[in-house]
Amino acid sequence: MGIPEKIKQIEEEMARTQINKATERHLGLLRAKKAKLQRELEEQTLRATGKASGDDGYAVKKTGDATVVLIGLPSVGKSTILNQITNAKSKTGAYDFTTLTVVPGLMEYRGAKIQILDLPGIIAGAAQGKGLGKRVLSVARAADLVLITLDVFQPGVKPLLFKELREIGIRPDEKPPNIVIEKTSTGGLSVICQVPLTRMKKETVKDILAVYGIHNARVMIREDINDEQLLDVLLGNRHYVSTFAVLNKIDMIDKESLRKVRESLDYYVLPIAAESGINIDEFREQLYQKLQFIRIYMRPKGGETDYKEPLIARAGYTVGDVCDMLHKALRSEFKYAQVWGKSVRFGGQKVSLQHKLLDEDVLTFVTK
Ligand SMILES: Nc1nc2c(ncn2[C@@H]2O[C@H](COP(=O)(O)OP(=O)(O)OP(=O)(O)O)[C@@H](O)[C@H]2O)c(=O)[nH]1
Ligand SMILES: [Mg+2]
Repeated sequence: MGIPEKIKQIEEEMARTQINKATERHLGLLRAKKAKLQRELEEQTLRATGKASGDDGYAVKKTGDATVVLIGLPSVGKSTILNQITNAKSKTGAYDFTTLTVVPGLMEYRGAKIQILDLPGIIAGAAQGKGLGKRVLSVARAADLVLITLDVFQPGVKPLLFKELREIGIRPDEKPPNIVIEKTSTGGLSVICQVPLTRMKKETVKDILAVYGIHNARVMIREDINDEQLLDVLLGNRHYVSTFAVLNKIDMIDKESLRKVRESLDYYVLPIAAESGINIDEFREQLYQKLQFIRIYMRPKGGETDYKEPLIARAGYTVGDVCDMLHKALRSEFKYAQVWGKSVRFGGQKVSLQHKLLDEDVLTFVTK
């Protein structure tokens, strides 16, 4: 039996199984098996088609300080937005699928260079290959932020877009689950939960680990996870990314209708009209804020601080991350760093690679 048939068999069994307390454990196991098979299938297709090489017009080199990817239904105005906020000229048109490849643009704002990627529209079923499908969605893996682009006349499709993104392994607006799995050579499975698990059973954790061939390990669960989150950790290759939603073409409706549309949504949207430029300055500002840039001023050892051209990093970056941004070899030559600014108690404090930096810190590297 091939992998697709095996998946089908499991799906049929899942459909037959009633959901209740007694079958919970069995269903968890089935989901784990299905996820594992799906992963195998994906790897198989990648090998067969060579798509992993990505030389099909969908491979884009990341440049700048952050990458934003435009995701939305066809004709919502993605290309118009790109053209409005960057130097790019992406074709626009009053028909679906005007854009057929990835079109990059660069937005410079407050000293940060933000790469924006325009894409073909996504339709329901894209993750299964509908429309231009999977490869388009995959580009969002390169994103530091996904820009969910909505049309005033179809404002409620954010959940649909999220569903498509999730199906190809992207986890919009989620954090990596707080689970640590330390494999051991003997001793069986010990599962330690630091918080009570309300969404799955401890036994299911063990069942699922066994499906993945893990029989000896120490597992530390630090948050109330569900089985999907455990699978995410086991499967790896998940991309956790935050999103920002804009509601485009607000010039087409009056104020009162706009108010009603926004009220009907249970998520925040920034209203804009890309074509005529309504609210575009605010849009740039919010995009910049959402990317959580921090500015790091470099000071050579014994020299003057360069306040003119800060290094643009992101919130949560450590001294080690900044090493990687500057030079591949810097990490191995690193002795210690000195920091002046909000992240330290006193100016010139010695810090290690793990030290987290804050906006406007001054940083000096001392190498071996
Ligand atoms: N009224 C109005 N029309 C807009 C606005 N933004 C874009 N449009 C129009 O909407 C149509 C689609 O715009 P595009 O930018 O091509 O949309 P897209 O999302 O890139 O479409 P695909 O590439 O086909 O997925 C075009 O006719 C645009 O002129 C806007 O703010 N207001
Ligand atoms: Mg387009």
